[in-house]
Amino acid sequence: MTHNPVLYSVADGVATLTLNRPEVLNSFTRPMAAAAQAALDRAAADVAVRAILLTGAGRGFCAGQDLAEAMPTEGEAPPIADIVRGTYNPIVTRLRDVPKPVVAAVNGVAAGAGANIAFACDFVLAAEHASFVQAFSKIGLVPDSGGTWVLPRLVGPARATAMFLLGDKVTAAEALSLGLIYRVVPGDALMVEAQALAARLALMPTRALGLTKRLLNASATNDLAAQLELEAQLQAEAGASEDFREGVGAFLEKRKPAFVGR
Ligand code: T3D
Repeated sequence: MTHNPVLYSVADGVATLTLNRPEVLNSFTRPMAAAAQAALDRAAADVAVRAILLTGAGRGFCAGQDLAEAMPTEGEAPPIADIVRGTYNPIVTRLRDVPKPVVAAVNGVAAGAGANIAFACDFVLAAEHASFVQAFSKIGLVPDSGGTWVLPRLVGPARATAMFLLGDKVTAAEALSLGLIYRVVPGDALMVEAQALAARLALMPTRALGLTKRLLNASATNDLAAQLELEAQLQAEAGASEDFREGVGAFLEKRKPAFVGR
């Protein structure tokens, strides 16, 4: 039987991607990265998928790079830039660019690139026992996977600097209080809560949610004038959608809307 490093299933409009190398806390090898990228492409292309749920098998969410794969060999530096460009950058770009909401269900430790992949998702739900570690400095690397872009924006430069330079473990409760994540739930409720959130999002006007992601992505670098103009443009796109007609119609007819995602 071939071991599948990323499990993929669809139910209720939600594609669930499960990182599946539990014996090494779902750390990334290149085959696993390729499988994750392919799974994200599949979810993006499937019109029946209107939300994505990312989680890990076993007791960890993801421990970042598989360090056995990245180990320097005698006299030869590992192709680290290629790994970062080929593994993590395409995953983070896909998570931010997919015009569908992405929920991370962080079921245990998220370390290195594993933490920053979680932070690239639209919602992070963490189990009470989960933790986040910017493990890079512990092994002589710099943060990657967009961590240096997203963390200062989420928690401010002082806390981001401490997390990166010290590499201390941040508990789920601390991450919540810092504004790094959306919610903390008891471990045994994590998947039920995460699936419920993803299923709820999958019934919403997908087109508008995707356009909202685009606005949020752009807001990090746009000035106010540019952002106001982009809002006008994307509002025109949302206003031309089937779901806008349905939303307004349902409101006026005092009934629940039935959005189709177009
Ligand atoms: O190519 C490049 O390097 C550039 C790309 C960089 C991106 C990155 O993500 S760099 C950061 C890489 N990740 C780390 O440095 C984290 C390493 N892991 C840990 O520090 C700890 O495992 C954790 C804090 C995440 C969890 O600790 P704990 O005590 O809960 O678990 P453990 O016992 O350390 O790990 C369980 C097993 O998973 C263990 O194997 P064993 O002893 O049972 O056979 C451990 O070796 C393995 N494991 C954990 N993380 C990795 C790993 N194996 C390979 N690579 C890992 N990253």
